Amino acid sequence: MNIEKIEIRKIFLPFIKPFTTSGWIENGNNSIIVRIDADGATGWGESPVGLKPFYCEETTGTAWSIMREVLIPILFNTKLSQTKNFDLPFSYIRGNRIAISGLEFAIWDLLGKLNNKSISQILGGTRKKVDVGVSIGIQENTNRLLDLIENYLDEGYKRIKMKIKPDWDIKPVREIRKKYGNILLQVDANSAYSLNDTEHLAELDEFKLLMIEQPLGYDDLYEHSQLQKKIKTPICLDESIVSPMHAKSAIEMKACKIINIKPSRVGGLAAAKKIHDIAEKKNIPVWCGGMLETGIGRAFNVALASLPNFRLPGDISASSRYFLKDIVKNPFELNEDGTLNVPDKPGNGAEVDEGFLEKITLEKETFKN
Ligand code: OSB
Ligand code: MG
Repeated sequence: MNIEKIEIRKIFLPFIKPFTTSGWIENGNNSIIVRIDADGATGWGESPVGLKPFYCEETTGTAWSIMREVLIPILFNTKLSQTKNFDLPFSYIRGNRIAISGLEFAIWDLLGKLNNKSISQILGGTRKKVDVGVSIGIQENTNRLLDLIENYLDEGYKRIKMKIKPDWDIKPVREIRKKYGNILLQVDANSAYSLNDTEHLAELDEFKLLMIEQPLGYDDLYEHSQLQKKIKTPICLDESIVSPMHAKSAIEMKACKIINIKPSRVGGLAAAKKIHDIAEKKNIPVWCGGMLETGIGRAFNVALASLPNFRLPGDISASSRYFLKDIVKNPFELNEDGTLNVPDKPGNGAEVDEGFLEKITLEKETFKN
């Protein structure tokens, strides 16, 4: 594959409502959109970073500089196969995985288009539709939360995930169970707790949650293994699984019973597939997390979720859950049965609305090979 041109853009696409976690607020998508032109085809990718290092170390600024100073020059100096999917020549780069993933996604999109295969097909996906849930940020009060849940259940979402923190956990969960009974329900703490909260977290056991996501440190495995011995709710790790090696270690030390895979968090689809395979062998279910992506990044998540060990509904909601208008002309829509269709067109299947993309672009830079 001969890369002719790479274009990167910082965008801002506002959310319908700000998204609040235990530690920070996101007002919109601040990702970097990547376009790679090669062999007469165009590939698109998205690095779904935030403006500040609140979810992980990376930001829009770090991803921007690592792309232009390090990753793009490496790509220009590498002979890429036109037919095989592969690990990109970034294995000796430490960290910066979300930045790497944006370029990796664009290469997968190109590979799909050049070989007339969807991303799901290249990955070995086995589903045409994937089950989806919705992730709900922290709300001002319980009534507001209950109303939101009612709306999402009416729309057809299959499971509810609510963000929690120490003063927003047991009580709202109890109210949800009281009002909505046995729905599929899980919580995500984004590292808001410590081992000192073990007894408090054990109070969640009675609610039969599907899981609690990342209760402890964003870079911790060991303390999660200690906590899991004391609580019944299955622990799911998100932030602290950044590579296949971390997945292996976490499973070995019983730090989690479930893994949330976000391809961007782990450096792209190749690493995500490896984690899927490792977990499958150990009978650890995985599900696809989200980073509030546009229709470009979302398409890769949905394709990944078509693999067989994605056994739980993903945080891959329809575009309308996030944006008034997406940057693709074919935004993801929720089917009545609470699923999204896995794209089956060559590449990622996203039809980028280039005029609208231009309007929401804050900065752009083009590199010629
Ligand atoms: O922890 O899963 C998370 C959004 C941004 C950063 C981290 C997380 C999230 C979400 C939303 O929970 C998932 C989505 O709907 O894209
Ligand atoms: Mg999470």
